[in-house]
Amino acid sequence: MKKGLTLVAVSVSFLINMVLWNVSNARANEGQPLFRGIHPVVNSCHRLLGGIVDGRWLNQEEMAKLLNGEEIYKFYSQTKEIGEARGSKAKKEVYISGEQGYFLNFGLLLPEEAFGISAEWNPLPRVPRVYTNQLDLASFLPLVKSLLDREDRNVDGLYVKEALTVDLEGDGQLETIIVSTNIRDKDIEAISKERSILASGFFSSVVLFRNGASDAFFLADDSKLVSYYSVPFVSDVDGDGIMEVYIVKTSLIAIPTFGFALMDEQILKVEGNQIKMMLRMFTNRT
Ligand SMILES: [Ca+2]
Ligand SMILES: [Ca+2]
Repeated sequence: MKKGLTLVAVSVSFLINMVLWNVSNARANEGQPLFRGIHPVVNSCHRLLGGIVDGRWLNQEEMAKLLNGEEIYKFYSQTKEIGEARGSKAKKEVYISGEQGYFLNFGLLLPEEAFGISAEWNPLPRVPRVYTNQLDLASFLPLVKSLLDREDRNVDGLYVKEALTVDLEGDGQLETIIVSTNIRDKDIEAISKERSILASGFFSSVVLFRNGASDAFFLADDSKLVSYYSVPFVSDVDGDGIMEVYIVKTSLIAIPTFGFALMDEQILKVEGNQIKMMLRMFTNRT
């Protein structure tokens, strides 16, 4: 997240909608957990996202009950390990929206965009290349535009906000993840101040470009609600060697002045170019 956004971003960064994508083909050992035990995952705000238990994804509520405060978490930026800390038991929070979440105390401050996982495997088996240079980011724009063209859609003022490349499944072909929107910092500020604004014409999306297949498709896109996406991390949260994509959706409407709101969790999976809604992240749970 860029510096200019910090003030606003702090007030909205809890309005998250977690989407974890598991981009994979069927696993050879499907149904057989690779790692036994409890493996919670937290974001940089010390909030529980859920986690893996005996190879299965549990949501935050299910996971909260299993934590005993003895778990050791390793923290990662998008590209490297940055520290280690013991996490407390999960403390339930009720947000201003009426929804619930779980907070863990680590006794340390974490940088934005970090994530933590209590796991013995390396969640970054392949290190993403994260693009920050404006020219590099702009070079991904034609890809998003061609995808919109294909669907006969036109978005004014589109730009690329985040982009990274990584080989998600380790087949030697790089995938590219592109976050694009036409929402500018000034829009975020204006909408945050005057929540009654019924803004229209805004668009935000996350595109996955499978370089090997030379095909691109939307992992997420939204032109109805005023919200924007970000991809704080891509990592292997279940230790199967295939990296999942974590997508945060931040709503700009109905931002509470105080307190937090946590939006519904959606768990989806990509298979080839098909996007499937799943109850849980991993196929052995459906
Ligand atoms: Ca690949
Ligand atoms: Ca994985």
